[in-house]
Amino acid sequence: MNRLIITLLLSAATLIASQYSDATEAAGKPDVLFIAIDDLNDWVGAMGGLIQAKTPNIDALAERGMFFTNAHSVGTSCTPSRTAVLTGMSPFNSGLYSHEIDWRESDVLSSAPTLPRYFKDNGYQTLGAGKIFHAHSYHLKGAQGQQDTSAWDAYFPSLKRQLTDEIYPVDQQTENEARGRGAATGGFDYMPIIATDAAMGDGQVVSWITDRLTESKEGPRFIAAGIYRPHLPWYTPAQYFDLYPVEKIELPPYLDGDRDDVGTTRDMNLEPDLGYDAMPKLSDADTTAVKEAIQGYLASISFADAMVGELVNALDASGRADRTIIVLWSDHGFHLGEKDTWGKFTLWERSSHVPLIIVAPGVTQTGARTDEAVSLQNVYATLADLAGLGVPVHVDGTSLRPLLEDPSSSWDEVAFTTAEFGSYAMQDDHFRYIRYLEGEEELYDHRSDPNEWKNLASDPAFAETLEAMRAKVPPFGQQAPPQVLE
Ligand SMILES: [Ca+2]
Ligand SMILES: [Ca+2]
Repeated sequence: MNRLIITLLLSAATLIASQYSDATEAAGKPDVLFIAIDDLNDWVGAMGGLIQAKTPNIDALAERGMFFTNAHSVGTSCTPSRTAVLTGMSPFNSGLYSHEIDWRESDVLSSAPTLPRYFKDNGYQTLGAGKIFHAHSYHLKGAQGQQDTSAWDAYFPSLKRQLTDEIYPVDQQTENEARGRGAATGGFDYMPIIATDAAMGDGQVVSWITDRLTESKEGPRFIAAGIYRPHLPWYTPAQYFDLYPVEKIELPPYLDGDRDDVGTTRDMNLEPDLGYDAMPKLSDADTTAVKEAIQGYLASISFADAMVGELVNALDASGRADRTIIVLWSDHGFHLGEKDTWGKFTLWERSSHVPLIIVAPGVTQTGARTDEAVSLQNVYATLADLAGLGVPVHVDGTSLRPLLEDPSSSWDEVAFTTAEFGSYAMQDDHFRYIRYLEGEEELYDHRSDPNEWKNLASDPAFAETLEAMRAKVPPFGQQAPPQVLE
């Protein structure tokens, strides 16, 4: 065999080996199933919220891996929360604090790869459905929302439309208008509707994702399912309302005069026109209207839980569960009358405390729990790390891997939640500190006061704690100025 032929053979062998090595490396990467839920607060199984909430599927998923019982969203509404998770950048560095800003118009935010784009750039097939990025763009007023169109190989229903709408029979719409209740546009309304799970917007999203999950495609795959309930309006098939008879609804903890010890200059509730104002206080003699609303929220939670169950069942049927990282999170919480507040946007725990579950084969252990305070800011870094891709330099937040590997280890970072420039909350495993732009402060001891009823900010006994919490905030001059609508 002459030298030329040997050289050619060696070159071919090297080329084949190289291609084989790339394929092996890609094939060795874990899949990711990324489940985002909208407006789900801590009324989930073991999180200690309203204990009557029925979430068997989320509870079962939590049992498979790590359940973070003290996780917090980065923002208290869709845009800042989702933007922080999906771009990996903290509002303190990006300046995106507000619900109205579109991250794609920010030079800082749009210059770095989003989470799905990063996986796509690393050889993943990326598939998404439903609401992942925020579904509206206030500025551009486009139906596509704040989608990263460069990030996906396929999206349902399309890159131009993120499905958040629902079956909404005309006769029920008419009935609603007759009752003076919200229209089908996300207004404050709730009722059982005659529809199958599969006909609901979320049902269509889940159905598309389950088809993708059970396809025998070579990996690795990044699959994202955005579940819209329990976002308003709280319409679900009747079976979910039947789980919660109104007469058996428990009210959340409530203290008359709770807001007497907090500042009055800042009411963070930005949605007074939705119809919340007409709701009775939780201490009123007749709270039937409150219980009916809570029934709607609980029904929507259980519906979302059923959607999660379908996703996990499909993953199990795919035979790829043992090589799939699962992360489930909600973009922020929701008040249902606590502190005389309905909705999101506040800096109290009810607005930021969210479920976070991570199942990582070979890393997490069955039934793992941690009460350490963690932030959804950590999700990007954690997924990049667990997939072995390396954490991009633009990403804020560190990988949660040490906690995933050893649930008993401690976590020294605090979890920040911002509501706007200069107004933020900070949670550790003991206290919650809140500061508003005007300088008003609140401090709560979560071990003795889980409902945040007693503001300790002016209590001399907690002066040192207050000072220690203040010291953890990025100096005012180092907080990025807010992005503004142009
Ligand atoms: Ca939301
Ligand atoms: Ca109080």
